[in-house]
Amino acid sequence: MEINLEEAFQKRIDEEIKIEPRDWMPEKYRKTLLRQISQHAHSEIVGMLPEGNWITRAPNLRRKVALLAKVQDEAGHGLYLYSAAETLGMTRDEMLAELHSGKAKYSSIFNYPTLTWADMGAIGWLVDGAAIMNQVPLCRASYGPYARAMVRVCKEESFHQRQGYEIMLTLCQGTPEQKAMAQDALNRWWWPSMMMFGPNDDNSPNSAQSTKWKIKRFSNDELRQKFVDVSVPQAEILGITIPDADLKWNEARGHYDFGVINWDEFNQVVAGNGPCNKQRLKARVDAWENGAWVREAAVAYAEKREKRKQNTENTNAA
Ligand code: FAQ
Repeated sequence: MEINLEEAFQKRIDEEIKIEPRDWMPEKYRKTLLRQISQHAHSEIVGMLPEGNWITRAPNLRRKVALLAKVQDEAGHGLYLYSAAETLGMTRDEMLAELHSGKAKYSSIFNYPTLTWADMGAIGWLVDGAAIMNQVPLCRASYGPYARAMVRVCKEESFHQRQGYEIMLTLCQGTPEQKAMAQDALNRWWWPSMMMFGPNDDNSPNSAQSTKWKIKRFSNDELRQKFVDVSVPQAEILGITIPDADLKWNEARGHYDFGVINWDEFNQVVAGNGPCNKQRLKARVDAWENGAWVREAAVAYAEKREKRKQNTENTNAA
């Protein structure tokens, strides 16, 4: 019986029919999605922190408004994604408890510091650029609620990417000091952005199954290569240099070759030992604890309304 259900499930996926929350699904499919979507949601809300740091220091009103809108969008992405994950049977409080205890992962990229205003440019250009590369295929993920959430997320990410690239362009057309700031930000954000796509394909334990289930449409290495291929001409327009001595066009492959990623650094950051892991987690835990009164007040208000509604119903019935 179980085998038939699994076969029918795989057939639906092969026919590109979306899986919806009430449909039968293998337990491992549910767990894989819950893992990926909740990690993605956590990445969005932790990802607000490095940029939130610069809202009060944006160089002018237009930049401030755009950055504020971007950071608010990230909160919204977290909400869509937590909602999609909740359809798989875990509450938002449970997911957040896993984040706060350090049990749940979130993207390695958000454990690096934002040292100058140029970092807002580099994050928009590279981090959102990498995020789009990875997330556009997720709009076709086999699980309906995830795929639908990703459509809106991707639209907003493309505004984020342009917001960042425009900051880089302005800096690169400015004074030598401003251009040097842009180069310094590229130097610090390039390799962490390359790591966002995850381990190489031969070291990616979840890829085979996620590809079969059409959660993943491209491999980690395929997406990383696409990211390099689009970023190189963008850096050329800016007139700054990607910090990779091995980066060069390979005519035969029709792609850029690039250097080896420092996987020790990646593993350290994922294990909680990156430059800002502790600071990021503390900020999230503090926000949760300081917001306790809001949650309590909302519950008390809902209870009061419910009681009033019941009293009115009782009076009307009498
Ligand atoms: N950081 O077998 P795979 C954003 C883990 S959103 C930390 O290849 P999978 C928007 C992975 O979880 C950025 N951990 O895994 C924004 C797994 O561990 P597990 C987030 C990582 O799932 C912009 C293990 O390594 N995006 O940026 C990372 O098939 C600006 C083995 O890896 C998403 O979450 C990493 N970089 O492929 C916000 C997109 N990479 O769970 C604010 C959705 C891998 O078994 C500002 N997620 N690991 O213990 C995905 O597409 C996939 O989960 C991958 C990893 C591609 C990230």
